[in-house]
Amino acid sequence: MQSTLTSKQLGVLIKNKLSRHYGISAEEADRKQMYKTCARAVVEILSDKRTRYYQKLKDQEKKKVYYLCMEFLVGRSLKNNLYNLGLEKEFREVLKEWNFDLEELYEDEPDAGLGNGGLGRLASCFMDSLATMEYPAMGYSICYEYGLFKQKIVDGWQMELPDIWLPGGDVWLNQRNDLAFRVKFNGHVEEIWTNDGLKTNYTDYDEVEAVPYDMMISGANSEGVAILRLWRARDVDKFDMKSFAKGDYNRAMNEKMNAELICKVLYPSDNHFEGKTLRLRQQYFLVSASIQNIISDHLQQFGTLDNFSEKIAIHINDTHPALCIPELMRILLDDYHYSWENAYNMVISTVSYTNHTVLSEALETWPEELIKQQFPRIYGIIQGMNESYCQEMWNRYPGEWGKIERMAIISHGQIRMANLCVIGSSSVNGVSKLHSDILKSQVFSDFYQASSEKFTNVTNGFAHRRWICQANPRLTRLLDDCIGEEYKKDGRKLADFKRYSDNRSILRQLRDIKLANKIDFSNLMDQKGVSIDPHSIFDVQAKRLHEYKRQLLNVLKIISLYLDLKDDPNLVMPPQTFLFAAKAAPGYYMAKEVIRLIWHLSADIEKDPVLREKIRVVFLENYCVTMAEALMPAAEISEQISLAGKEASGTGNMKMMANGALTIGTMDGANVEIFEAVGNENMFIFGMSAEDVERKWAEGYEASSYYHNKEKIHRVVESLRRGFNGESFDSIYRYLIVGDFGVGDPYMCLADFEDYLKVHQQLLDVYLDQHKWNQMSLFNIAGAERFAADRSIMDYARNIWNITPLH
Ligand code: TH1
Repeated sequence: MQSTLTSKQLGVLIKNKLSRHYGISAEEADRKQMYKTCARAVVEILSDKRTRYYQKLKDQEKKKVYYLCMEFLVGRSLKNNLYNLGLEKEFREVLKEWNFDLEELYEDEPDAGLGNGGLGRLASCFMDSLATMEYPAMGYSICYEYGLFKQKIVDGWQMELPDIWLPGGDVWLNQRNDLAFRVKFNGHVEEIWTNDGLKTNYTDYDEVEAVPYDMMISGANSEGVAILRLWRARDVDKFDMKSFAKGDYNRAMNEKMNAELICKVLYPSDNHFEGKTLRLRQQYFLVSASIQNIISDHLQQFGTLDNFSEKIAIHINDTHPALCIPELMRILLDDYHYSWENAYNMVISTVSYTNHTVLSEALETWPEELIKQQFPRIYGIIQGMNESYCQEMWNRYPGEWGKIERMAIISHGQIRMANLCVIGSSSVNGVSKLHSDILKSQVFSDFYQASSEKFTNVTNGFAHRRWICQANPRLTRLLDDCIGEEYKKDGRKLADFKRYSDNRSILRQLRDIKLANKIDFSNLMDQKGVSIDPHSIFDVQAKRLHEYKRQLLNVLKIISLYLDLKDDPNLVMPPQTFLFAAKAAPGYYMAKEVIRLIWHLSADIEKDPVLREKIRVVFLENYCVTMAEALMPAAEISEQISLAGKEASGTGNMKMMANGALTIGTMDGANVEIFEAVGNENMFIFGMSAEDVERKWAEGYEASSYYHNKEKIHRVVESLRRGFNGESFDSIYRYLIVGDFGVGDPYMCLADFEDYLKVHQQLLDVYLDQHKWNQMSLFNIAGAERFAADRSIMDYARNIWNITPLH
């Protein structure tokens, strides 16, 4: 790709930085110092590039998008930026002169794990596309001091350790004291009548300072640089000298600790609503600082807010930043004195919202009292929006109390954030076709009837340059040779790879690449003391641990194979390694039980020399972006087995197919579109559809009848009670059959079990036909064409944000 610096210039840049920061020469530097120095050099290159880019954007007065998200799962930055800047070769050369290996330096960078899973990783992939395609954009989030916890497994139990990423990660952050804003909490609001009408007076509030830390992300082979602005909370300077003088040091410091608590740690639950006050304060902190920043930038450029919605799009990623709707209202009303109606229209036409889940336990509802106490003025505005919307609906649907109650923002003392988002924005989208249809027909059906024009779909995508070109250089070289390099800029060109589906030499190369990647991965794991046979089939389920994702169904399948082999040790079966990678939310009991089951099943199998030749189970500790980058290229089977209707999209499914894995999965989320892309011949679909699931619940689902009537199921479930490696899993037996926590088997593992086993067997049969398997793999790589994040971003830009790129 492009490069603007020679190795020589680079050498000078690095030497200067070493001398400035450490007072040493290149020969004296150790690896950590060299990593940091290279990162600083890249930051300087990026800053220059950004300055040029932002000047052009400003000159053209282009409309910008601001992407608000509580999570960005960035991963490592050095490699990505060097690749995108086209400077990997130059860095490698310079470093070699001083006996440093660039690949080793990469390993010194901690992951920026400021997200839980798919939601945060999607946001990061989008930043890459926005920069590459030169869309005017900025991301906003929180600079958590601790990202997602580090996972350790001790005797099957998940332990959570703090993720200390800032030493090492902070070189990428540029602190901007000049752009700090104040965020107000608590206090009292009075309404007073003045000559100019009703005014609000806000007193007795607490203040926290929000300081931005900017992370720059280079576009690939383009002039673009995206900024991810991360807010940190800082105590406003009101040191309690009185208490200090009296010797009450604790009291004097208290204020500071409270302020800084806000950005201490990322809440570690994925797809689950955590109704904690601190989380709510984090949300408002993000939103208030960002909106103030957006407004002040806009005023600086245009001197008026009258053209605000023409020049600005604000996107809220799930409901977590929903308070930006009343916050923007507040500023327009109280600080700039727009009328309620004008402010309301400006807000709606600026804001758009993506829904990422239909799980009821993930839907955010905050107690009215809490919102009122934390942000009294925001509460008043939400009340006003609720009243005006309900009035409008009452005029439209007179007498339909039930409907209006369902659509209200406030009901039974709770504030429903999803309703606030739908009402306060001009666009609502789901993240796959199926999911967007479910939003229209179920979750938001009343809203869809009332304002169908708001609803649309944007299927998720992944940064294909990161997940193919950087993660899988062998496959990249093959693609470059076959179809040229255009696909790097235009993902749709991957489809050209289909032309090689009958080319035996290419198919053999595909197989060799997969084997080489598997060997790399098993060597990597070897360093961590985990042994994996690279000649076995790599069957991978890598995602957060959640009941609806059904890691348990996968385990039940493995147990079934295990029992078959115990019955007949001579059974012919290609050797398989079942790889699990998953973090469980710290308080999620059933998820942790499933990890424990995987761990003990694995230990049990390891003890049996006959079994272990054919099936092995490996739990990969501490799954993170960096591990995923090694795992995706090595995966052969991609397990995407959620209960249909529950996984909004999934994105690991796309990354694995793009690296040549074949999917075994249900018709859920984006699997449906993978199916459209590759056809039934190139995928292993099983189980109930989303409609079947609805029907089954309506008929009445009895997990115990499967247990009593189906032999194979009975056998597997019984083995849970007997246990593995000396540990009984009665808890899971009871979860499935007795239903201690409500209904038995709430995610219908048993209903899909037999079909899953059958299709898995078909898959093994196909695996024996190497030629056919490689061909299917090729069709999957080519079919990933439509899942480039660039395509998702173009959909958002055209259909939702109404923005155009610089060039
Ligand atoms: C995930 C969805 O579960 C997944 O299907 C989707 O591919 C991904 O978002 C990106 O669209 C979600 N993650 C979270 C995390 C939280 C709350 C809701 C969701 S939905 C904290």
